[in-house]
Amino acid sequence: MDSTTLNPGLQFPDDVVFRGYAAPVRIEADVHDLEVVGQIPAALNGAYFRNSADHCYPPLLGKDIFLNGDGMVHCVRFENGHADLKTRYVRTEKFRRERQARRALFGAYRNAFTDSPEVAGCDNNTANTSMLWHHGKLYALKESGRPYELDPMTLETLGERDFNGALKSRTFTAHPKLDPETGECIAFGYNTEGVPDPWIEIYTIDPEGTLTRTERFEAPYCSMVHDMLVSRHYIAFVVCPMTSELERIQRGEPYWHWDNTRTTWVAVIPRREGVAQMRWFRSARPVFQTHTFNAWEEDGPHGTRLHLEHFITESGWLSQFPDLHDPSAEEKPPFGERWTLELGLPHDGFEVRRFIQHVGEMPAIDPRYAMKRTRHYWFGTSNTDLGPMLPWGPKGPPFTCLAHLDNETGKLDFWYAGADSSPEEPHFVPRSADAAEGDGWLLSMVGRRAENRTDLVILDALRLSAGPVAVVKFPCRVHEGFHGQWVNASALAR
Ligand code: V55
Ligand code: FE
Repeated sequence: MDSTTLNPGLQFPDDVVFRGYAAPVRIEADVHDLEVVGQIPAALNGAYFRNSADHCYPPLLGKDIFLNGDGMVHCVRFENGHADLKTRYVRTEKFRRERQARRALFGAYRNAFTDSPEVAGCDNNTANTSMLWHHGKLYALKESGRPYELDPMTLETLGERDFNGALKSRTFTAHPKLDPETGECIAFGYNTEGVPDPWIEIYTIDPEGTLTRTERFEAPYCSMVHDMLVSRHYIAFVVCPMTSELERIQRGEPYWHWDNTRTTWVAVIPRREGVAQMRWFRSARPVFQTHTFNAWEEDGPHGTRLHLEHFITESGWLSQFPDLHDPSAEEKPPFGERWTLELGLPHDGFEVRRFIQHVGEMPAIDPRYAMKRTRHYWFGTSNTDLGPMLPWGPKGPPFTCLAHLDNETGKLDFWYAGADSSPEEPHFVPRSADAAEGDGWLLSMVGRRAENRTDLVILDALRLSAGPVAVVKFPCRVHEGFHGQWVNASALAR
């Protein structure tokens, strides 16, 4: 054996996914009693969990997209004004095999044809996108694999879950919806065999954690279905021309391509009757849904009106996945749109209104108001009136601001995080169980890029421009992440 076989070295590539503030962190940390500037509200007792993609090893193929990093969960636990930080990798099958081999064995994002032969047939799920808390259990989710259950106190991985065999699919969305009235979790899976196909499965999980219902329907083509919309009586999916084909994957091409020659479709499914009563609506433009705020119904002159509220862009997510036809196409920013579907009329068009006239992403609402009309909307954004844009990172331009839209007054309010600071997804926590809509706090991880550190910032959700109520300072950086979930101490204790 030569020395390179004995010690092949371990070095991350010098590119935007692995460099500087985006560099893998790889530290599993326990920090007790974080420094706090200001005062953590005494009523804020519980834990904020959020997921991130933090590559454990340099990529097998020499490069990678940041979406393919290993799931690393960050938890800030609040107790009587004190805060502790815990970070742990999810022990996925991928993580365990690579840790054992001391190197990457899996190749490109969702592409088994690029994996090392020794992991043939193994699951490539990174469990890196979001957190679900339901029926007293905590899960790390990624749309290309099944849920991984974690111990909410220790973040120890308890195992991959299939709801006692009821989940047949190999995949489960990272964006299930929780029904605040029924306590149900509505979820879905797509590409359920782990390869591209046009089928989508819808699941209902009851408040005790039993998967009680699975329904399947076929979409017009295979697309990335990252998020979903659920109102009191309807489920909707936006099928966007982010497409996949087995032949392209077999050739080693990216899993997704943006193909704007295809139509964007909306599937509307009544929750009670199911897919037997589903309808398709047709978008006038090929557009991409990034994430959803909410869906709600009202009575109109023609019967039920279904409103779908989400961030929409007119390009694909080109920083991650190429345009199928035009390699020089440029990524366009998402804006908040309300799509209004007249369910009482036979036509398949719908009305589009840009209700957020400001670039944004990572939408949040008060979760107690999910599935009905809401007044308050929060999202990540930039605002060059308040401070300059930050240089692009691996997922586009970092936010410099969080924004609040009061849709009753139409007023937009911003919190600018400061020079070289980048807030991430905002997450709303009500002040109390019966507080008015929007009365509570907005939590966000904030990158302090010059200091190579992270803070967790607590804002008054209806007074963002007043600045933080408290800044919980980490002595280190945690990797930039995706989606989080608050869990009250009373729920954690049960
Ligand atoms: C998204 C994120 C993903 C993914 C597919 O936000 C889509 C969109 C973090 O992983 O795999
Ligand atoms: Fe997402």
